[in-house]
Amino acid sequence: LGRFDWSDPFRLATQLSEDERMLAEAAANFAASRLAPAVTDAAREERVDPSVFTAMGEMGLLGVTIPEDYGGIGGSYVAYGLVAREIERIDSGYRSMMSVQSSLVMYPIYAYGSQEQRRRYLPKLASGEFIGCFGLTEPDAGSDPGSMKTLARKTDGGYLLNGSKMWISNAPIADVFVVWAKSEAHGGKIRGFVLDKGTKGLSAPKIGGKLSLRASVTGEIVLADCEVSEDALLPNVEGLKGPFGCLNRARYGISWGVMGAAEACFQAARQYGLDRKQFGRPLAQTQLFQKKLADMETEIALGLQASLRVGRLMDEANAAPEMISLVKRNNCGKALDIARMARDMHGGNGISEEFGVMRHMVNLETVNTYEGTHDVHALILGRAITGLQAFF
Ligand code: TGC
Ligand code: FAD
Repeated sequence: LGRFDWSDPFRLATQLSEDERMLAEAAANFAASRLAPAVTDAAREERVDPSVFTAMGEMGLLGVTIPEDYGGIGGSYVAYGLVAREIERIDSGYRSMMSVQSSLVMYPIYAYGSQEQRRRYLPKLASGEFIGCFGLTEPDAGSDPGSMKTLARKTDGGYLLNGSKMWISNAPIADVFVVWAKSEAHGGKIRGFVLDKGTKGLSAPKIGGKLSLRASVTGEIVLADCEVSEDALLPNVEGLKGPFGCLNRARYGISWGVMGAAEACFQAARQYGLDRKQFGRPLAQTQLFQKKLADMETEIALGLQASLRVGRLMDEANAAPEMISLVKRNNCGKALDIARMARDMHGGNGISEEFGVMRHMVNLETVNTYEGTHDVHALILGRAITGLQAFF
């Protein structure tokens, strides 16, 4: 019988290729040396540092799955997930910055864009010189993006865009905006457009007062008679499957990322329990404390294995969207439970910024909500299980 390692119960590391292991290690070193020292101040002061993008770009962490010809590293989906896990171990906001850039901006330009759009945007997005954002959600269309009101009207040389997007990660600092709108010229079907910062009629005010994901900036996108030329249209996709194709990848990455945040909380709670004595012995020597640690470890180990399985299927181009809903929903919900538990296990110190667990906890409230809420993913699975759709 083998030896048990509490920090890697199912020996995930041995299930990875050499390239995947090396990238994960590089991402972990980067996260610990570049992101961790800044995160407490960044979250407290709601300060977003755009140089995080160029630093990630230098490390090859943006657009991991995009081919080298376009600035990516042509890595596997498992490699992308491992990067998300290491970055979110520090903060969900930093992982958000990375996954929006990679899955929601670089992916659609690569998968649905023209050769000219790929050449123009992808290398600079990969290096972090350009920052991207993805506008799907609207003030009155969140879980139901099919009801969006943003409209593209055909003009002589292009399109006139009108509408507004809400809760858009990176928008206030973005150079490149991937925006989804209903296009009159395409029978009202949803189409994607790539807009540049500075285009007349395009603005992206910051949303203030966020109590979660404070190290990542969120904004609106306002399109007021925003005129773009024909070459702004993403030519190769039509309908909701365009944005959903991107969301499949981002949701999958989130399923790994949140396990990183959960591991950070679990490991902090374990250490706290070993260091802190009450009633003459370490808290970690009490049955209740150990049960909580065992529950946390179990959910993390299972969650990581599930994400690895879905990642391998994605690398074989054989993953179904429902599999992604399953791991996104499960891992977000479990990570949130683990962070809440870790907060409790730290006692009063658990509410202090110094220990980081409450920051993870409030971040995970957002992650459980965005990219399809916990309940919306239950409905996606419910539809697959019963054949009956219960959205409306
Ligand atoms: P429905 O009838 O189910 O589908 C409409 C069309 O879309 C296709 N489709 C998919 N294609 C690929 N992958 C998927 N996962 C797909 N899901 C659906 C479907 O085949 C169909 O195609 P066609 O050709 O037949 O027309 O659509 P519905 O309107 O009934 O949708 C219901 C529901 C709930 C499943 C869906 O709207 C949903 O998932 N809602 C959640 C919305 C969401 O996730 N928004 C995310 C916004 S972006 C974001 O949060 C970024 S945060 C990032 C960060 O900071 O890290
Ligand atoms: P609603 O859809 O109004 O849902 C409210 C509640 O109702 C939820 O509990 C939900 O589960 C429930 N509900 C909804 N429909 C049903 C139903 N049929 N049956 C039962 N219950 C239901 N969007 C982007 O496009 N790009 C981004 O970059 C982006 N970044 C984000 C960053 C942050 C910090 C946040 C908070 C959000 C971000 N979003 C982004 C938006 C996010 O995807 C939406 O908030 C999410 O999809 C939920 O939509 P909503 O907020 O409108 O909630």
